[in-house]
Amino acid sequence: MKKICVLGLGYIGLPTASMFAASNLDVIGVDINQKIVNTLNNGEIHIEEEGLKEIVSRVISAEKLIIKNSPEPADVFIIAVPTPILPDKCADLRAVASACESILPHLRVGNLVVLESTSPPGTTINLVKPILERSGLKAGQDFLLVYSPERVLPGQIMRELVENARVIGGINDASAQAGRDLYATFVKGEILLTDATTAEMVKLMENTYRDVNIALANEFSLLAESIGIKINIREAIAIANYHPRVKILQPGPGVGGHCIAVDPWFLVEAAPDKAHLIRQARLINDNMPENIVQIAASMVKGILEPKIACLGLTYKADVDDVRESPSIEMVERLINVGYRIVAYDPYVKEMPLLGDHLVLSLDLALKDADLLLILVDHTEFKSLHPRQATPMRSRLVLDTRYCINKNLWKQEGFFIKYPGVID
Ligand code: SAJ
Repeated sequence: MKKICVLGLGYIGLPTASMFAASNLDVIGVDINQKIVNTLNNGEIHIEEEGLKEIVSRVISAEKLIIKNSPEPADVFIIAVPTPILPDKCADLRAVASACESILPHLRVGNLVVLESTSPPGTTINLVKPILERSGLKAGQDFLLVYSPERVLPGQIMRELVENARVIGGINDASAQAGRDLYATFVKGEILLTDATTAEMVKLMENTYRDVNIALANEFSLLAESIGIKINIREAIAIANYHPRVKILQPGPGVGGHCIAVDPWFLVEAAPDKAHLIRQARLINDNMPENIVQIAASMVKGILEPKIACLGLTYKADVDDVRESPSIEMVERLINVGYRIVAYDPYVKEMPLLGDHLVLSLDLALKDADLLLILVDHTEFKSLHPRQATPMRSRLVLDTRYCINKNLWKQEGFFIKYPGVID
């Protein structure tokens, strides 16, 4: 029976480790953050993800998953550490390099090493392989090496880990085949074999495709605002999508999360002189918070010391993840303009950055507010009834996610603005 050591117990490493453990393999889950190790060993979990807590507590109590702060000898090492971007928009691969170094003393003939972290093209063969070969073992012969990106959607990780097609990029055929055998343990989707750099490219292209598509939708929305005559960009997109070969995504207040807002930069970094469209899409999406702030400002113009209630801080609906969240950027920008700002999110209980601006109940947020600014379409906000908003001082709503029922709110005397929709 195989023993697997998973390095990095974040949004991907922990679900992956627990999937292997639930498939009856012996798994060592490693994280250098002692707080995470302690939390998991105390039967708690540091990530909100549907279905994850149950499986983690089951495999930990069955001792199929053992949590530690450093690796130990195993048959398979899976690296699932973060690869953020630096302020200059280049990939920060220090966590990948140090995870590889921590494996070095334990690497044995016959081992399989898998890199799962999203990485710039060439990382597996140019960074991971040379570090691991410092062991004196040869990649592809003495040990096998693959790149296999996770492609799961936060909020649906446990289902998508099993059902999605899985890409396995080997540095040679033997590596790819070993990778396939490993993931076949729990993956029910198709397993696609390729080389390591192609697999790195696949992952980056998927998220870049989505970023560019969202940028196009956002640009359509900005065009509609600028045209300024009766037009409904949401409806236009919905109707255009009836065309059998058109699938435009939705405009919104910007793109957040640690994937789509980050990964396209890895392609820009790889070929700055060629990646014009990709860079431009990033800039368009990054500028959306400022566009929303301007619409909000125009709505509260003329109101004395306006109070704006911002609903939602996470990067998307029904998750607790605030990484790269455009909502936080909007709240900060509005605070800097000098408005009275309160922010509420059912998934965010503390955020020192926002100080007293963060409130812990919807009622507190709504009290005396002049503008209700919906930044995230959490289920709690979608089902909000206008009568709950009667403690507001002025009846203005800017819904950046098109998630509340306009007619219902209008009946209660509210003015509703959706970006890109001109009545
Ligand atoms: N967004 C829009 N308009 C849309 C769709 C999304 O503005 O029509 C915004 C969201 O509000 C959010 C951001 O984009 O701020 C990203 O959300 P998302 O749900 O599109 O994607 P992520 O970042 O949660 O997960 C993506 C997924 N990639 C693709 O769908 C191609 C997921 O499959 C990847 O595994 C994940 O990135 C990752 O880890 O790379």
